[in-house]
Amino acid sequence: MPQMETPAPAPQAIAYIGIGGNLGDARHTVEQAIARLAALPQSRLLRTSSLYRTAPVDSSGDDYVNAVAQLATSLAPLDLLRALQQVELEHGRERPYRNAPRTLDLDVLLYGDLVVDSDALCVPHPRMAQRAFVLVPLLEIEPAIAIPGIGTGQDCLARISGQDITKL
Ligand code: A4P
Ligand code: MG
Repeated sequence: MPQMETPAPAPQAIAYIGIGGNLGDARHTVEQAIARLAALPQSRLLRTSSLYRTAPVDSSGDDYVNAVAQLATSLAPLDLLRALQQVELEHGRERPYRNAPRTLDLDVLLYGDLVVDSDALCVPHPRMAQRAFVLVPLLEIEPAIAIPGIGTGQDCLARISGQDITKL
């Protein structure tokens, strides 16, 4: 009898995805985006934060709705980013200028303990440690989170002031 080799399972990483939008029905869009994250290939949605209403930071327009999702994924980091960009496009994301109001923004905040800095992908997300709209939902689902190369999420949040954020 020929021996059948069982393929080795693809390595899994825990990734955290930042979700935000401030154009159109942002609350509905964020809820739909969470449903799409649950259906990503080679991935399992583990936890999602509450939704938060947040004042724009370095941006304009209406208040944002933000949330963070925790995924177990065997998608490689760039494949995960491409999958997220596809979901953004499905929600009519346009990029007229930097930090423009947007229907949906999906950012790779963390991917395991990976630290990478390339044009296509920077992880940890370079501005996450300065943003309450990222840290508050992230700490809600993982209070002990550490940001590789930076420090604990709790310490980062303690250094931020004056960013309005309200749980919906
Ligand atoms: N890119 C590199 N690293 C990453 C990563 N870790 N995740 C590249 C996602 N993309 C990454 O992104 C521009 C390029 O960054 C992409 O081509 C990708 O290859 P983008 O989504 O087209 O542009 P963006 O959204 O303007 O950039 P980014 O970095 O997502 O913007 P920020 O700095 O996150 O700011 N205020 C509130 N209250 N809530 C918000 O959600 N969001 C922003 C966006 C500003 N102010 C906000 C909010
Ligand atoms: Mg983005």
